[in-house]
Amino acid sequence: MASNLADITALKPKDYKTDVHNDWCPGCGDFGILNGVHQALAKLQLDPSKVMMYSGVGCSSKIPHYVKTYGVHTLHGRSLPFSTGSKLANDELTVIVAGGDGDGLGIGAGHFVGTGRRNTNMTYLIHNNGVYGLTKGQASPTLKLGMQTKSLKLPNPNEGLNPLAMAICSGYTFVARTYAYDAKHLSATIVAAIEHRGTSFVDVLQPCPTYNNLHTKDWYGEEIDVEGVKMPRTYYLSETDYDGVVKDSTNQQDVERTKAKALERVTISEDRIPLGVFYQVQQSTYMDRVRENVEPLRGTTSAKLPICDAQGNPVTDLTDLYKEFRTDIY
Ligand SMILES: Cc1ncc(C[n+]2csc(CCOP(=O)(O)OP(=O)(O)O)c2C)c(N)n1
Ligand code: SF4
Ligand SMILES: [Mg+2]
Repeated sequence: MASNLADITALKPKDYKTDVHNDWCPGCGDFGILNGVHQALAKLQLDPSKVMMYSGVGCSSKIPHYVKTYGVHTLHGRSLPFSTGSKLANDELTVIVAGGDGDGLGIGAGHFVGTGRRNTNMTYLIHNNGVYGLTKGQASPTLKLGMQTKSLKLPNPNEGLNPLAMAICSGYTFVARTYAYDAKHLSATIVAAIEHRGTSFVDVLQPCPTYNNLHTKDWYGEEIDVEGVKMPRTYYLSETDYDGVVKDSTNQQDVERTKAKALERVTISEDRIPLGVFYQVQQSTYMDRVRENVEPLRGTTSAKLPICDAQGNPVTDLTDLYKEFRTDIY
């Protein structure tokens, strides 16, 4: 692993690949997403020793094993508190979180909302395949009402939730959708998400050929009839007149109007699927706010604070803490 970017002439996508055996099913959309991550890291020439990847549990959550950066395969639904903690400890890291729709929007839904409120500077990719792939294809929270994928005995009795609407309402400051097999759009979206200063959420539509026989690669790729005209199922927001980027984030009216417009845009029901950035705003991050209130962290990051003197004695002054807990009762 490279330790210093100065030693590197130019990193290629293959330099971010590992030799770890990959056991995803042939044709799984996770391969496309993995490729998008490799491409994005190379495009940004990120030093692998300064990148952390986190995941929860699921097929998709195996991704940190296949990316040559630091990585932690955490617990089901718990990748976001881990990644937030690492930014708190060392804000200089580039942090990318990836995992399934079940992981992030089922068991991890509380953390999904809490993460939006903080606006920590990191990127969260959800592999959205409509199923719990690893546990044999149960309906995930994004599978729509009445859909019956091949492992389900009956049609889904629950309404599917909308990850983009959830992200906008929770406070994510970059909200986008892309598709696992649209290599160019996918890697460009991941690059934009990493470059955004704040929490970026990317909903990545991902075919699971083993358990989701409805939303297949062919289904995403086919042309559909729109008022008598054949049109590709997916299309780009950038080719429409929609613009969800807040121009002046100090103007509260601009922020509120753009957010309301974005929420309307992601909830409009249409047969075609728009890809692109639905909402983006520049706002203070969690670490900006922590630094404002925690004096020793101004201008630095916790990982750089000395913890002991030359003799190995701790240097943390606990006097104020002892005073706070001292009682004169006895
Ligand atoms: C606490 C806990 N509950 C349940 C499980 C079982 N489990 C493992 S992965 C998973 C869901 C995976 O689905 P998703 O997050 O959509 O990932 P995919 O496999 O589809 O990529 C579940 C329920 C677990 N590992 N831990
Ligand atoms: S079960 Fe589905 S999501 Fe999991 S590896 Fe196979 S194709 Fe991919
Ligand atoms: Mg899933």
